[in-house]
Amino acid sequence: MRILTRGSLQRLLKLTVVLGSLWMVLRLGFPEKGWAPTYILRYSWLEYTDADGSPEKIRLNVTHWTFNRHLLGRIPFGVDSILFIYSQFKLSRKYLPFPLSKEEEDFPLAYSMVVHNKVQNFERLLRAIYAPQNIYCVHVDNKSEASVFFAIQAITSCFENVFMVSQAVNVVYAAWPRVQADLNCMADLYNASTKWKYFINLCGQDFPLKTNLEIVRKLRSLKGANSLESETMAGEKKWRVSNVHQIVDGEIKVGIGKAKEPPPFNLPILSGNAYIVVNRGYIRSVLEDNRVLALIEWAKDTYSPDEFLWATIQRIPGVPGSRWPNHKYDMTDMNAIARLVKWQSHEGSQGSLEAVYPECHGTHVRAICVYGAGDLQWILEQHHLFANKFDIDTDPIAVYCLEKYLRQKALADMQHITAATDNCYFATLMI
Ligand SMILES: *C1O[C@H](CO)[C@@H](O)[C@H](O)[C@H]1NC(C)=O
Ligand SMILES: *[C@@H]1O[C@H](CO)[C@@H](O)[C@H](O)[C@H]1NC(C)=O
Ligand SMILES: *[C@@H]1O[C@H](CO)[C@@H](O)[C@H](O)[C@H]1NC(C)=O
Repeated sequence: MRILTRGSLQRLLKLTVVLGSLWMVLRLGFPEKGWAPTYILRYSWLEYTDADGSPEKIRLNVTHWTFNRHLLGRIPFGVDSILFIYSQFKLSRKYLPFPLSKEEEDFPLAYSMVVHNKVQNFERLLRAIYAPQNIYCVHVDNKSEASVFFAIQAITSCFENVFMVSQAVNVVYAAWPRVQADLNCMADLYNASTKWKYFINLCGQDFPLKTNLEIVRKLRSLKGANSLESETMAGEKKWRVSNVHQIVDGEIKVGIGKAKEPPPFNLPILSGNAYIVVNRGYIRSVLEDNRVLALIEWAKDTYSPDEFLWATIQRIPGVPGSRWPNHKYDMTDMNAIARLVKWQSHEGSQGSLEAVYPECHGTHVRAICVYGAGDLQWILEQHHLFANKFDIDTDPIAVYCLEKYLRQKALADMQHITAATDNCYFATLMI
């Protein structure tokens, strides 16, 4: 019996080379100074490259995962091969495998993501905001197509810190269930972990403008305050909260001649939008404060409660991170950091004092700009953490450029931090 064939010798040689390189990497790792060569060896694989894939590829592959997940019960896959498939997904899509800094690890965030279609948009968004120290609750509209539900469930099942909401509702545009979807995620997130510091809610067409580190630093600089639009309600919007509404055949309708009672505790109703950046104490108030619970009951038959409920809670004295109700403390959407949205009616030519922002370079959906690549430079100059709307079907380049830019920035910032401070931290992570 010959033990050493030509083939096995070659394999042995290869193994030696691999082990040798590994040893080099380990030996080179974490020098006192001059981080660059180590960085290139260790982390350049986390950069996005042109080979990573277009939306079409993702669609195929998401289907692929769904398929596997779907058959889980029936096909005798070993647990190991399932785990392998899942970790392959994280690996090939380059989800960050560890916190990029101690600062970020010590400041975990909680995300609520409310989606109903466009799985690729969702996956690109999740990948852009994903960090293992954060937690993510995903609400898929109860009436979404089964394929959307299963694809998203398959993606979430790859991560311990990403989960599907415990109770999904039928979301109706401009009606109460849109708020209920976020409320259900808030309750799940609040219950799932006591560690997170801030809550951020998103929809499938949002995209970050900042890296996780930049988000953490902005939030820390708020010193416990919340940041969301909260302004005096314009007269022409008052009908929304002074008439009883109901959902008929999946659409919200105003009940003729049915006036609403004034709000509980005579709370002043303020105007804002659905997207907020709030601390953990605000979420506790939403779930437990009797004034808020009464307001929630009262708001259930109003029109577009998402556009006043959070803004109103933000001005209730005693709610953590809130602002005094006096209108001098009003905050516009441009001053809050929660969300950048370009409304068509506020666009204008550059230099025009009437205009709030330059014209949209993409297309408009419901009078809101869906960004094109030409919008990127301007939106990156803004202080907001997230912008809306992006759509990789309409303009894949905008998301593509943005995600690549953010990943490069995240890795470069990590390199600087680690070069300056604590190499031991990364040594611990890698072992
Ligand atoms: C999707 O993933 C499968 C399994 O890893 C792979 O074989 C296939 O090439 C991928 N599809 C595309 C289009 O990259
Ligand atoms: C979810 O959808 C199912 C089937 O369409 C329906 O029976 C159920 O009531 C819905 N659940 C909620 C909370 O809307
Ligand atoms: C929180 O989770 C526990 C189990 O971990 C459960 O018993 C409890 O009902 C949950 N509370 C809420 C408000 O969801």
